[in-house]
Amino acid sequence: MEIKIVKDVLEANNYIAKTINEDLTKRNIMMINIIGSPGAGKTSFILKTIEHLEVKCAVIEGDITSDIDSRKVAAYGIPVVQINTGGSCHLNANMIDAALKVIPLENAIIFVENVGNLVCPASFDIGEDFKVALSSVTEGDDKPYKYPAIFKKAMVTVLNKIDLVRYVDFDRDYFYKGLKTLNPNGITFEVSSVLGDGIREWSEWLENQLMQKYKK
Ligand SMILES: Nc1nc2c(ncn2[C@@H]2O[C@H](COP(=O)(O)OP(=O)(O)OP(=O)(O)O)[C@@H](O)[C@H]2O)c(=O)[nH]1
Ligand SMILES: [Mg+2]
Repeated sequence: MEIKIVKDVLEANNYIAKTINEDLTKRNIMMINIIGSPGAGKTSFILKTIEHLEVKCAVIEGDITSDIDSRKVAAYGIPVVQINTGGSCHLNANMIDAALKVIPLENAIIFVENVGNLVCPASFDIGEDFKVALSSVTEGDDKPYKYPAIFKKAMVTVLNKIDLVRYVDFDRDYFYKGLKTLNPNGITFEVSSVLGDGIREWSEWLENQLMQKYKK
């Protein structure tokens, strides 16, 4: 029998993440890991996106404490599991493994709202198909320069609160220059998770990704 030796916490985490991803693929599920600062609009973005999707969806909410966000999601009749990390600044694959056991779905999209933090969640794969970096114009245009890891690793960057861009000092060219340097092939969307601008384009792209995945 082959014995696997794992060198450190990250390697152990990534081993579990890989197993999760294989299991989700068998169940025709696409899982998306949404990462952004506290208040960037992660919950609002997930809810607005699900409104536009025809596909079955579920949400895993990651917070240090409280069930505030999962109650918001449940109010829309969407299946949701809350993970309270009890102090940890990110979700890990073990936590997701436990949460998935209570979501008996197939043929669906699962949105994971990671703990509000632009740093720690970037280092921990959780079995997702891809990461979304969610940044909002009110946080400023320098985020890719100051928090490069997540913008480098995320296949998609969403610039949220675009309805507020005229009220804040946000230089789009500067933001995208920083982003392109880190992640030249990354995909970007500009949205307002309150007014709905840009959500249709993003949702269509997402459904297309799901189709591509399960055509294989
Ligand atoms: N104007 C505007 N406000 C937004 C938008 N998206 C979110 N908000 C507001 O921003 C605040 C925070 O939104 P949430 O969706 O709770 O943000 P979050 O990232 O989930 O926050 P945490 O879970 O606490 O990290 C709320 O008051 C939202 O109504 C947007 O696109 N435009
Ligand atoms: Mg939230």
